[in-house]
Amino acid sequence: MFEALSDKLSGVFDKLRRRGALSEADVGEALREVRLALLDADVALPVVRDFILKVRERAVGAEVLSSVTPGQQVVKIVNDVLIEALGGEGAVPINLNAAAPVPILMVGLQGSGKTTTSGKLALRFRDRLKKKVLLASLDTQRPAAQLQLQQLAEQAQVTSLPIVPGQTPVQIAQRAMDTARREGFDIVILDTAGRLAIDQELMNEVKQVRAIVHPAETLLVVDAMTGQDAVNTSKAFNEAVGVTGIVMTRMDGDARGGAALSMRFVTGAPIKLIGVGEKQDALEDFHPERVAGRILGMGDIVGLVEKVTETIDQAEAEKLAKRMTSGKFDLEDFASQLNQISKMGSLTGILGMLPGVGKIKDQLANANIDNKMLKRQAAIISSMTKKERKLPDLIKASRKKRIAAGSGVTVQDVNKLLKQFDDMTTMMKRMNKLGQKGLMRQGMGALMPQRQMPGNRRPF
Ligand SMILES: Nc1nc2c(ncn2[C@@H]2O[C@H](COP(=O)(O)OP(=O)(O)O)[C@@H](O)[C@H]2O)c(=O)[nH]1
Ligand SMILES: [Mg+2]
Repeated sequence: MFEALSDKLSGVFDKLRRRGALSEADVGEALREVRLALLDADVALPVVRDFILKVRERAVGAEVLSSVTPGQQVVKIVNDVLIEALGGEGAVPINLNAAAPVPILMVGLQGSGKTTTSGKLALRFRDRLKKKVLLASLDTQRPAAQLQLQQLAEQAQVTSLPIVPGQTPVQIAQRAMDTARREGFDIVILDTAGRLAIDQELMNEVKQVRAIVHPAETLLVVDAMTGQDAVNTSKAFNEAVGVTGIVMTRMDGDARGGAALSMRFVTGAPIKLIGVGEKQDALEDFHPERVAGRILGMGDIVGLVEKVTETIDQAEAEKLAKRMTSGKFDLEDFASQLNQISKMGSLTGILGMLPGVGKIKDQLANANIDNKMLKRQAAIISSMTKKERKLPDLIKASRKKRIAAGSGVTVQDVNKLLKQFDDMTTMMKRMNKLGQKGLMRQGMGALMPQRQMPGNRRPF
């Protein structure tokens, strides 16, 4: 599903290659796909609508940086808005800013992962913050529920409230707080019962508990698989008990996590943690940028665009592209191109950030392009005379030997470089014939080594 989406998006974005400001039409077409992508990622409909509006506002009229395609620019805007919508401030810690014992209330539907997450949280507080934690199960619905939490507490090496059969959730909550106060606990985690769907009885129960314990945090636990229900669920819980933070579980599965956006949109509460497995250490801080990438099913385009703008000398890049299209590209230009590429760091790293690169990953691995090779190639070219760089055909056996010796490589390496340059100029000629689809519009793609890349479909 991931692959399909990023391919779809790169399909649309490939079409958007004109320079200058983004037009309404460019953006409109891209946004249709983004809309489908969000729905595909289980983002709820009203949230999608609001989101698309925000992107449109920001994208129409935006300038396209000369080293990225308009498509990439749109993706960056989409990504930026998405990260903001997910709570751009980054990981928000659990609020423990209250008098001890600090009560934390876990709410959510049945099976969402409340009990598991309670155990994970207890372990985290004990381990990282050296807190004395009390776990209490208010789940009187299922006979085994309190035992489940007791076992998790043992695993996490924290105390669990002794089970007293017949007590109501409110009575258990009261007892938990009393015990914690008396025995000097820092934190009390109250795990509540869920239901298969929202019902009034459940909400009343949670409300009563909340009124007694005044939680510092009311964490809504949701399964990342939740689709359109996310809006109703979070609305109901938020209205009843006031959600202060969201925990997304099962992010280890292949759900894309669009529910995060819906929940955040409805409650305004930050997503604080994500569950990434059944084990007790499988709890991570929430990073909006990672989840944004996951929702869009894109590689780290933002990272790429930022890196490109940071390191690429745009004027130089344009000059190179021009020389390519005019067929005047020589080894001097090639060296300059290598320099630009090596400035961006590991080439495979850069390519790994690109969307739709999954398909060609193996070929990339085989291509074996790395910084060392770039440096070696630059060294070879710098051992050539000016004349040789302009007219590579001059370079025959004796010159090759001299160049190899000068740059500390073998004659074979020199041959390889010349062959690569040759392939590249051939490719350029072919691409120039394609006219409109020529190199200028390829932007950064024009800077990439043409060797061993599949077809003429540039990843940029
Ligand atoms: N893969 C995975 N499973 C989880 C995660 N969180 C919870 N689970 C599993 O989901 C099931 C229900 O969890 P539980 O905590 O009992 O849900 P509750 O009804 O809300 O208390 C259990 O089998 C858990 O092991 C997670 O982040 N990843
Ligand atoms: Mg439970």
